[in-house]
Amino acid sequence: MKTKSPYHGVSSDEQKYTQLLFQNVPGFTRSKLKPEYALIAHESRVYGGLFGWTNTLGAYVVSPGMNKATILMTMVSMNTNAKSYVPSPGAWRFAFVLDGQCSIRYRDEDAEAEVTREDLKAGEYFYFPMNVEHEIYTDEKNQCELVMYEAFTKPKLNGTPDEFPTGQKVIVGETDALPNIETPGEIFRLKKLLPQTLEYDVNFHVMDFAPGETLNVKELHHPQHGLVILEGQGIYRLNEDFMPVQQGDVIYMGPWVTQWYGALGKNRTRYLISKDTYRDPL
Ligand code: UGY
Ligand code: MN
Repeated sequence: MKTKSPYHGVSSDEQKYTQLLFQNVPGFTRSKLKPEYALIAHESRVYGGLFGWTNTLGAYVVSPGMNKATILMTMVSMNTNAKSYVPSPGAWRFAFVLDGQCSIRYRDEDAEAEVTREDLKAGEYFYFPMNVEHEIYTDEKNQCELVMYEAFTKPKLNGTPDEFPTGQKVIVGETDALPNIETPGEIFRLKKLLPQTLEYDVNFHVMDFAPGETLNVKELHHPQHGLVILEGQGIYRLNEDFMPVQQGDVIYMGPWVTQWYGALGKNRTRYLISKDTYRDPL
């Protein structure tokens, strides 16, 4: 598959290249697992079969149990004629296309119809609320690389513990078609991929930094993050560690991790980051 995707370096192909580079430094990796955060550099990903999926390999890069994570984040590599399997009952699923192309079909309960969206490409993304029947698939010609996030849906805001939000919709969108959102006091450009309404317990942000730009706020906050660097390189501060990072790296930040980023090099940094929203931390 020839590709022009700007996110190509995040895909599994690039892993071979990165592994070649690292052959010169036996045993060396920037990857690190701490109780509060994790950095999973590209060369540390381990791909294997994904339960129930057809013609697909996946590398879990963030999972509950590794530290304080309550999200599952998977790098998904779909071959031709691939098909997804259902998420855990009660879990939402979000995926962002990194390279190649895939299609989705799902049951739209409002319209009482099956909907198909074909040929989703790099920068396009989709969100399935809990219990929405769906399938992600490739055809006989195309492969597809995704970063996928899943987590159990949190009970409704101000509801009882067994009351789940109603009104969440399937969202399908394209990153570059979204407007930049105002970021008072900040320097980077920000797009939010899901609606900013109370039904959703998570959002996904795409953040762009020109070389030399930084996070202005030295953040320390409750929501956890699962982050993948789509383009560029720089220095990520995680608590007391200043970590060199680059395209293809994944970072998990638990609650209350001091975080800061400075973009370096010749090209912009673009990263995708999950953020817990609209639920009381208590
Ligand atoms: O919204 C955020 O918390 C985001 N700015 N954090 C981050 O980029 N580390
Ligand atoms: Mn943050």
